[in-house]
Amino acid sequence: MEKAIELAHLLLKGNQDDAWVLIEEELNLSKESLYIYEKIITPAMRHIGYLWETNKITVAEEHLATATCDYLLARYNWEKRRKQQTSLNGKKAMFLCVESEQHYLGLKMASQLFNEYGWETKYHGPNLPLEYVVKAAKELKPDVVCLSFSILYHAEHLSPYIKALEKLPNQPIVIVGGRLLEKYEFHRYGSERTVFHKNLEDVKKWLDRHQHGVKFNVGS
Ligand code: B12
Repeated sequence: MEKAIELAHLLLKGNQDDAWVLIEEELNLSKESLYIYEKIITPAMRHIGYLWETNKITVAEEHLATATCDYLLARYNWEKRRKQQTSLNGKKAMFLCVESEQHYLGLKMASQLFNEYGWETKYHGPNLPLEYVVKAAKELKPDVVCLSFSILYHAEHLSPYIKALEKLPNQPIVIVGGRLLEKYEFHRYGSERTVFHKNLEDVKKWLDRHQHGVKFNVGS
């Protein structure tokens, strides 16, 4: 947690270079992405949430921290791909936040993990209305579509998104993630094919199991 707090303060100052040095030090210690995302960057952002909630920082500082974190994630992915040179596995995945949802950093981490496993990823970021999702999915024909939401009342979008996506001709697997999945049960919004992940550890386990394709057994 110490590193996460240290990172939170660098993010709040918008200090891209020192924030990167902190992450690079972890990389040089051979820490894997799951550790860097789950144990350093995510708790840093959650600490910023706590500081915001308790009026210890301004909205401007929170936004600066978010923008700096976004930079850090992009740089981390670039660095990782440069070092690893993973070959593509022929699988495709789309990543998007449901309509009105602005919290996208966790989704971005998930997309980067897929990337490390050799998936071709299309990362659409926040707030993508269903009609555009369907259009893009019809064109791309992804094996997987990942949805993210963080605000409880955005859960109402899950059912229509999942239904529309699962009935597309190529029948993609829908994976749902976001901070509320650790606290609540959302299975009722999906079908028996829908996958709900509480965190990136779940994602990594799923990716390990589906290295060689996404032929699916119900409940897997
Ligand atoms: C940064 C931030 C913002 C930024 C978001 C910018 C961005 N680009 O993401 C901005 C300023 C836009 C924002 C806005 C708002 N926010 Co805000 N925000 C946060 C903050 C501080 C950090 C979010 C974050 O990045 N966390 C780190 C990421 C990595 O964690 P994560 O999203 O949980 O992701 C993890 C997992 O869930 C998983 N995951 C996530 N998505 C996916 C997807 C898939 C497919 C998979 C497999 C996994 C996965 O992977 C990650 C690692 O495990 C949180 C505090 C917190 N506790 O999270 C509040 C927080 C989420 N926000 C909150 C609120 C209230 C709001 C606003 C309503 C404020 C307002 N009045 O305007 C708006 C709503 C905007 C909207 N319509 O969505 C509240 C929500 C409380 C509640 N009861 O619902 C929080 C908890 C702050 C608080 N403590 O009160 N926010």
